[in-house]
Formats: sequence, C-alpha cells, structure tokens
Amino acid sequence: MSTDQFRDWQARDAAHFLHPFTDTQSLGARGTRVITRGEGVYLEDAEGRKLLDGMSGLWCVAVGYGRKELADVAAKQMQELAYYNSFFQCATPPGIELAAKLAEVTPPQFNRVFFTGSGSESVDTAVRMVWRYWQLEGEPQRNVIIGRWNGYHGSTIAGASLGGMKFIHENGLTAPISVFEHINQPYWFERGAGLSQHEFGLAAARELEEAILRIGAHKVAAFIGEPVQGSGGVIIPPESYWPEIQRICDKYGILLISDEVICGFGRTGKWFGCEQFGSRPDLMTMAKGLSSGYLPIGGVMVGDRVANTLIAQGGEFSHGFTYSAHPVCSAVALANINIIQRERLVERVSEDTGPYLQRRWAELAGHPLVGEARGVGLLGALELVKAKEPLTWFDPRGKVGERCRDNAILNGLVMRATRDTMIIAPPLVITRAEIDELVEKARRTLDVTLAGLRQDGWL
Ligand code: PXG
Repeated sequence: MSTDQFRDWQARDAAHFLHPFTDTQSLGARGTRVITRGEGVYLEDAEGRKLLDGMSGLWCVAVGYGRKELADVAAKQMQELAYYNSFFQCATPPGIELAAKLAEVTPPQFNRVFFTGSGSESVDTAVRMVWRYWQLEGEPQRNVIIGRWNGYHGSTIAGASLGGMKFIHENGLTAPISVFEHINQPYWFERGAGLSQHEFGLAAARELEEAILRIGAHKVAAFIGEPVQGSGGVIIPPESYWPEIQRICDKYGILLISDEVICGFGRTGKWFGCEQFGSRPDLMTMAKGLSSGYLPIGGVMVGDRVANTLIAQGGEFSHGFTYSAHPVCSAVALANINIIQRERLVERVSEDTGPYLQRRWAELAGHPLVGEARGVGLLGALELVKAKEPLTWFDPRGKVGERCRDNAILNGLVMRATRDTMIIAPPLVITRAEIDELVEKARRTLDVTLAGLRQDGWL
C-alpha cells in the first residue's frame, strides 16, 4: 500500500465518514487506522502492520478471517437468488434451513426464531414480543423491562434505553418513556468489598427482587441481561448470580431475556452463555457469532412459553425487516454454524483453548499494574489499577486504559479498553501458540504502559 494512498484514505475518511461511537473531531486530527486484510486471527493495516486480533473484530469473527468456504457460499447464493423477502407467505431455502439449525443448537425450550439484521434489531424485536405477549396474556400494564447499569443492548432507541451505559443516557440518546429501569451490575471486583463472590452474586441478583417490589410485580414484564457483560468490561457474574435471577423471575412470573449477542455461539465454552451460567431464558437475542460477522444477520430465539401465546392467540405480529432472513446472510450463517460444529469449536473452547487461555491470562495478575485478571472461555479482562492494596483506581478513570490500548496496537495486538479494564475476546479458532503470543504481547504492552506512566508522573 503506498503512503499516498493511505493518506488519501485518511483525508477522505476525515471529510466524509461519521464513525460509530467516535469523537469525529479528534479522530480527524489523529487519522483513522485503515484495516485492509484478515487471515485466521491476524489483521493487516494499510501501513503494513500485522496485528493479532484479540477482539475478533467486534466480538464476532468466531471462525477467524479469510474463510474461502463462506465466500463461496455467499457467491453461490448471490447468483442463485440474491434477495427475496420473508413477508407475504414467502421464504427462501437458506432462511428455512438456518431456522431449523438454530432450533437444533439452542437450548430445548427454543424451537422458533425471528430473524433480524443486527443485535440492536434483535433487542428491539424482543422488547416488542414481550409487550405483545403481556397484552395477549391480559396484563398490558406489565410493560416495564429491567436491565442493568453498564449493560449494553445496542444502539436503537429501545436498545440504548435498556442498556445502562450512563454516558449514552447523558447524551440524551434514550427513549423519553419510563418503562426501562436498571439495577446494578454483578461487578464483584469494583463493588464486592467484604463479600465472598458467592454472597455478592446473591446480593446483586436480589437487587432485581427489590426493583420488582419497588415498581410493583404486576407492572414488570421482563428482565434482560448479558450472561457476561461484554462492552461493560467482561463482567463475569459469580456462579450464584444467574440461578438467583432465574429464581426471582420464576417467582414473579416475569420473562427472562438473555442477550447472547456476544456470549452466543461458543464464546464462553458452551453454545450459549445462559447454558454456562445456569439460566433458562424465554427469549435470546443473537447476532455477531451467528455469521462470524461475515455478513450482518441477527435473530431472536423465542421460547415455547412466548411462542405459544404469540402464535395461538396473537394473529399477525406486526413487525419485521426487509432483511429478515436475507438469503445470502442466512446461507453464510448456516455455513458458519456448520464450521463451528465440524471443527468442534465450542468443545475446543470448553476443553482446550479456553482453560489454556485462562491459565496463561491469570499469570498477568502478577504484573504491578493489574488488580485482577479474570475470564471465562475465550473472554478475558485485566483491571488496571494504581495500587492493589488498598485498591486504588487511577484518577481520572479511563485515561490509562486508552494509553494501554494504543500501546497494544504498537505491540501488534488489538485489545479493547473499557475505562481502565483491558479486554480480549479472540476468534474461537485461536491456537495455543497464538494464545502464547497474545499473552506475551499483552505482557509487553503492560510493561511499556507502566514505564510510560512512571515517566509521566502517574505513579
Ligand atoms: N447486545 C449486546 C450484548 C451487544 O454486545 C448489541 C446487543 C448490539 O448489536 P449490534 O449488532 O446492533 O451492534 C451488542 C453489540 C464494543 C462494542 O465496543 C460492542 C457491541 C457493538 C459495538 C461495540 O464493545 N456490541
């Protein structure tokens, strides 16, 4: 790639391209990174830098980059039938086959799927299904949906309102309606002082019961949560958390939505995060790993409880997208799931690479900057702290994470920062040798970051 070509892209990007979740002014001043190629777990940028992608793109490229098989499936389907819709009594073969495959790989209560184009659309769809369900059940006043502070459920108005990222709420980007409520997240490292993980998990879950009683159980429609909060910082709940959430949902009859956009399709070592953490959701939202990000597609798995009511009593469900069950996206998603099954990627994460990554990742806890190293499956997080005993965060929080993220790129590793929490979620195809490389690059990144902080008077 010529330097001129790269500079030209940067200039045109700065002039015309509004990026998601981006301060356009500062990106324009700095210049965007242009990613040009991907193969396996590696990316290449326009400056010729090779990067180990510790984030699977945006938590999605489960089967790794450069799968010719998926490109061939897409090309064949495009030539055969590039598009037809699934409204008006129609379907296409890939949509039907993908629906049946999803019924096979999801937990037993799930036999039906509603297709969308993204995780956000899946969350919106789940919200509308929940409201319709309670209307049909004769309890239309049950319209409050409870999420969690620091949860992420996408960028549509319902998704952003259900999500609990305070900076998004402060941006004024949420719905001006008060049916979305929030409880605290099960973030033991930050909030669990003095409690065992087990005790803290129960206490965090019981905030749901307190919220239900405060709002009035007869008004609460559903609870939504990510099995592990991804964007919020890989917040791994204690084992006691999800079973207690399930118990409370059952007690008050409220629906449980598991947002599996990140955890679905093997990320935690089970097909779905709810199976890893012990809940039995009524609805599951999915995207990302469903197609490994090769094409945009999402869906909502609808459990029998909700499906039976919507189908038997509901008549037309007035909801849908032009690209629901898009044939090319569906064909690629189906082929992607076939790869996950054929290469036993979920088993590999649970039996081999997951435990190996966790063992190697835990070694980083000995680094002076790291207050906690945690993970599950192929998810990992490092809490960067000023001091471990007593626990002291950097002030302001977030600046050190950014420095560390930038140093990671210079060291050839893509890691994401959420405030001062460093995150990884590498492709499910990562090998042990590549895990060693990832951990060594992360360690070097921590060393460089520590030296820089000392030099600049942070420590
Ligand atoms: N739910 C969850 C749990 C997600 O992680 C969405 C819904 C929305 O999906 P779509 O496909 O509409 O983006 C997500 C998306 C990050 C980051 O930086 C994470 C997501 C999206 C963008 C950035 O961690 N997750």
